[in-house]
Amino acid sequence: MRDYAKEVLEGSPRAAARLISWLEDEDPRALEHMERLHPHTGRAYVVGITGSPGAGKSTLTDKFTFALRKKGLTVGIVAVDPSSPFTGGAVLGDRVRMSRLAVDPGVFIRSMATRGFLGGLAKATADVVKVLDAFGKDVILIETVGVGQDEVDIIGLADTTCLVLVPGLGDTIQSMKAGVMEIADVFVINKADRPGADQLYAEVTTRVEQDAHIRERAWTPPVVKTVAVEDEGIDDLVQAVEAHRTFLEESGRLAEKRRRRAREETLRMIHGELFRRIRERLTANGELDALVEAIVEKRESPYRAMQDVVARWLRE
Ligand SMILES: Nc1nc2c(ncn2[C@@H]2O[C@H](COP(=O)(O)OP(=O)(O)OP(=O)(O)O)[C@@H](O)[C@H]2O)c(=O)[nH]1
Ligand SMILES: [Mg+2]
Repeated sequence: MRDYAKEVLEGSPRAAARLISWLEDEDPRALEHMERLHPHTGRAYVVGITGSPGAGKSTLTDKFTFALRKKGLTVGIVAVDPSSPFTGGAVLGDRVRMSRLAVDPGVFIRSMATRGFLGGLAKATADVVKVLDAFGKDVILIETVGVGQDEVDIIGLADTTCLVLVPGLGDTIQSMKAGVMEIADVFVINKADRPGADQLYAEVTTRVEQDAHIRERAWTPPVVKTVAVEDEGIDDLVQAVEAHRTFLEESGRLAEKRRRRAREETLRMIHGELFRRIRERLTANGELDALVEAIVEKRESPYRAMQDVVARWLRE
């Protein structure tokens, strides 16, 4: 059998691609390789780029990547739910493929379709990030549309989260759901060439200054204006992300953040595996069907059944 973990560590993009495909297919062969990669993870810095559909996330990701490459850093890109048919936003893969990054061996791009991952999309994304980390990429960018619980979990994988807003998309601060402001470490006002950009900039800045939750934190999120298509403001964005990284590192918060993530991940993995095994057994021997019948006929209650199943499983 080929030693994919070793090949990934040696920098083979084909081995990385193969391992990622297994992860996407939830192929159990990935497990032992992931286990061997684990000691080699934790070096990469992870940046999340989120925002409404069509906000310019892919364009920003492309320009951001290029700016990092100019600094000599290697980059991994994970695009989750790359495009919606409604916005005219190109699939990130296509956008980057068209660009100068396409032939750059220092860049590795992967799009993740949001199909029904049993273990959850966030887990699949976390594993892909780990592969790229072990693969040696200095910075990993995760592009995701900012809606839904999956996406919130995905954003939890990032060390620094950039929230992309645009003028004139109804993306005014007033319409923003509670909690959205709090996930941002850096605010990006993209499409600053459009009318209303200054007003949105002012609104966000005021809100950042006044928001009680943000003020409680030691970090005040900077607000950066960009015109991604023109490559304008990208250096400011890079600087803002670097400043946040320095803040996290020097305050010990990065280590704390990663410890919390390891804890959540471990619990989530145990949860997933336990559930998988118990479900497998219950369905294999027809017990689940019998239980359901009994519950429907009120001979049994689901509360009792849950207690029994778990207690029995623990004893065995
Ligand atoms: N005017 C203007 N257009 C921009 C800017 N940045 C991106 N666009 C355009 O906005 C459209 C959407 O850009 P994408 O980068 O695909 O946006 P996205 O957020 O990745 O889109 P989805 O992945 O579909 O959510 C494209 O037509 C871009 O050319 C900008 O700064 N100014
Ligand atoms: Mg996109």
